[in-house]
Amino acid sequence: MSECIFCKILNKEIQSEIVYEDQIVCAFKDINPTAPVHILIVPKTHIENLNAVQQQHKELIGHVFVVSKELAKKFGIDEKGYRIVVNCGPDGGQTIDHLHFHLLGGRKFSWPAG
Ligand code: D5M
Repeated sequence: MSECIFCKILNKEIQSEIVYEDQIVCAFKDINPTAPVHILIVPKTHIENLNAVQQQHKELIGHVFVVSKELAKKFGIDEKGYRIVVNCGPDGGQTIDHLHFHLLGGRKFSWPAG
């Protein structure tokens, strides 16, 4: 059985606040939100991070962005704007080794990233 915490969430072995699910992705609220809206969009396929993305994942990645903008609308952050973040590796701030996309909104973000 996988030790990956996100795989456990996807398999419903660990509880989470799921806001959207289909055959390809699952989206749930981040346990440690850094914005009023902070949702993680997680492919159901276990991909370690962006470095492990292959040509065969192109459709999946595109699907993530379609779901992201639909969730942005659902949570009312589409008009004012939002940010999608993918952390990759230690310098990128990745803490869970299962590819995921942070959908953040409900406040103004600064740039460049800290
Ligand atoms: O982001 C990993 C994110 O995963 C971080 O913002 C906390 C979140 N997290 C960790 N465990 C859980 C559970 N159990 N439910 C919901 N969210 C969780 P990273 O980009 O890897 O730093």
